[in-house]
Amino acid sequence: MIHEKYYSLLEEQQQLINQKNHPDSTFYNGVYTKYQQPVLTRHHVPLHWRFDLNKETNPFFMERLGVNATFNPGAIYHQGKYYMVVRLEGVDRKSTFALAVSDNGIDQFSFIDSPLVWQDIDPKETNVYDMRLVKHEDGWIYGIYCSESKDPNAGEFDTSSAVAQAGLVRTKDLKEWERLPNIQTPSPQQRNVVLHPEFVEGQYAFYTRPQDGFISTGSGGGIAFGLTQDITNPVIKEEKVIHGKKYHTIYEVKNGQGPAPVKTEKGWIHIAHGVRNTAAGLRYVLYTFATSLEDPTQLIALPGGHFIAPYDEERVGDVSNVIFCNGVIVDENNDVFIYYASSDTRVHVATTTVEQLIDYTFHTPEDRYRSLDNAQQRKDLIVQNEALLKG
Ligand code: M1P
Repeated sequence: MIHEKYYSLLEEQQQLINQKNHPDSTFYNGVYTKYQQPVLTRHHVPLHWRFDLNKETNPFFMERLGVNATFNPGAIYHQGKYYMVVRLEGVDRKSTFALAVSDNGIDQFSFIDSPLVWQDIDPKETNVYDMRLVKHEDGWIYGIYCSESKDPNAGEFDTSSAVAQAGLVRTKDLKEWERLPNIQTPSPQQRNVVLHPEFVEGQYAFYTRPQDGFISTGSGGGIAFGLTQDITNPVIKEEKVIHGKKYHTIYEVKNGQGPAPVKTEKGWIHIAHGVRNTAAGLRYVLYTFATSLEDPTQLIALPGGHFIAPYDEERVGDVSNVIFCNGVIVDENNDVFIYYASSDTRVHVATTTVEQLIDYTFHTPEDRYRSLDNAQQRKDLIVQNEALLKG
């Protein structure tokens, strides 16, 4: 017999899921539109994924498998619908992947089926997260994610030392997933590995993020590029850094590729995250850059400063002051849906167009890297505008 509490909670949840999401009129920058509501929170997770509905075995209707957070989704436009593979973190701290879908990309996302599982080829793998979904020109949809294990070289009592590697799966229908071997690179640790959607020099191309440690990137910490011939045995022999960390910028400590880059007539536009340190801990923001269509290792535009940063309530969560993005969709109208998570807790959307993304990336002035030079840059803008205002 189903517990009666289920029905009242279900009604509340349906109201939440059916809510329309409206643009946030308090925010304007001409670059993208923010929305009033997050598109996914832990309250969107189906009740039957969390509760035992049976009144006999669960008389108090307790949450048996609680969910702590829903964040860092990969995203894909598939058969006219907007899909996300969401990082669903249980109260046990394990992240799993869960599929959510919406008809319009800005509201009424609901979780479907059940959390994704595939062949377990790596018994050491303890945690999985941050999938990038990429429709490759070879016809497969690939998912590249962080596969985390306990450091095999750590002593018995060192329980916090971990190794991050890039896990790889593929699918044709977002239902059946084939697990491929982890991607091997020269770097001891890897996170934020992303597949480029097209072949480069006839090979599969990846963005990587070499790092020496699990959190600290050490001598690594830039967005790199590497090639592999065989996707079923993915070995990248060489990683070339295409955009590195830099002193006194928003990517001073480390950076990482977000979703796969968006192809435009002007170049590949990348959404990436940059990290700097503060007295309150690490601050994660998004930025964009462009690479050449002829040679995707060549950086051709780099706007100064952040593209999206924690704003109002987005600042607070499990890991506060973090904006992270590993999912973007461009639909047939060239509308762009940027799915970003705030503070490792919930998912939001920001919308723009390819035209705006190009204008922002190619016409936002670059950081001149020194305060006096940046003051001059602003002064030039003011002088130019004052002349215009005087007529
Ligand atoms: O907590 C912030 C982010 O930290 C990591 O990102 P990076 O590898 O760039 O440091 C990831 O664990 C990411 O999931 C998380 O959002």
